[in-house]
Amino acid sequence: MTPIQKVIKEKNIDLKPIWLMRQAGRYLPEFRKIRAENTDFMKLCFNKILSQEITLQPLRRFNFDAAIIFSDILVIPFGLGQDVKFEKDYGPRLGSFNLNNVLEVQEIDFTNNLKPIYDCLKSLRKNKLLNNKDLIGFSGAPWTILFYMLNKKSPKQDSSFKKFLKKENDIFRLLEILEKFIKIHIKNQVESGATVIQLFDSWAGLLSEAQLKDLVFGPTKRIVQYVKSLNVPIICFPRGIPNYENFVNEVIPDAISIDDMTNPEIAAEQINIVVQGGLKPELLLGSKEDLKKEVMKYLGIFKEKPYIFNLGHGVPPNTDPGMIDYLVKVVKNFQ
Ligand code: 1CP
Repeated sequence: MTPIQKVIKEKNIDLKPIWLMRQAGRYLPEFRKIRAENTDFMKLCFNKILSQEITLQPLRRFNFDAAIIFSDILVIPFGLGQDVKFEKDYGPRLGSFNLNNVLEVQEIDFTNNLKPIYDCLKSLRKNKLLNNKDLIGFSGAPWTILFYMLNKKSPKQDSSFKKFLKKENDIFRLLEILEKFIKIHIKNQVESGATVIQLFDSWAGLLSEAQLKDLVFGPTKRIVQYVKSLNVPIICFPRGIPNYENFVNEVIPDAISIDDMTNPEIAAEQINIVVQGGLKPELLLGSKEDLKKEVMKYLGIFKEKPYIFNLGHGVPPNTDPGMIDYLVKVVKNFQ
């Protein structure tokens, strides 16, 4: 069994496996080189040879315990027929949205649209670099995907969503459709070799407690139950919510990824499932001393708990790869 499986399934407290959100990405010069030659980001996500290569790049440099497939959460709207583009210095820009068109999408067409991702996972699974390591598949959670589909851009550009929440019936129909296709996307990834699933709800923090219950807890809980039935662990990351304990008690995932606003001491005390992450990503931009101090703090707090080391969000693009090397070594030396 891999270290992450031992932590999740056997509640092993001696191993502190490590992987990082956005471990494949812009902080690596070898990624930037491929990216410079491939200006269409979505095309790159659907290039099974290059996405395999990008997935493996961090594993060639660092002793991570898992690879996460190089893809994006916005492949779901794309698979449902909505145009998705990434623009430099702007972020994602989605095309027009039509609920009736989305309601007509068939499973087979969606799966065909995303086939290069599944092909990529199939060949990654056979790669020697992944011996005794997990291959993490992922999806956006229904709320975060719904947000991008209706807002058509990042909340960093415009986070006022009251306008589209007014159409309540449409919102719930779309959430239902997304739940269905997210399950299909996860099932396809598991059948292609993903051994762990992470569900990113990056914009859960925009919602009030009452909205969280309706828009996040219900659909996410059903996805979690479905993934459990596939016998693959699921890690949830509802970024920015004020109370992780409520989320865990309602949704009951196998593991919960905490953000850097969450107090790790309180999390260790109150959350009774496997915890992942938490470290402030900006520490990677400072000194080795400060980084080590904080890493040791997290490892100390979670010493007697099953814990997967990760950040509270993605690796910043301007990180020096030498700092990642140092971080991995500090975590590995602790074991
Ligand atoms: O060169 C570039 O401009 C590309 C940057 C980039 C990368 C490397 C984007 C654009 N996506 C990715 C890959 C990616 N995205 C991965 C795979 C590899 C890895 O983690 O190592 C994953 C898991 C994601 C997930 C993702 N995409 C999330 C959830 C996690 C999070 O960051 O909160 C979100 C919100 C997205 C949307 C997205 N994709 C890319 C950008 C710039 C954004 C964010 C847009 C925004 O700010 O709203």
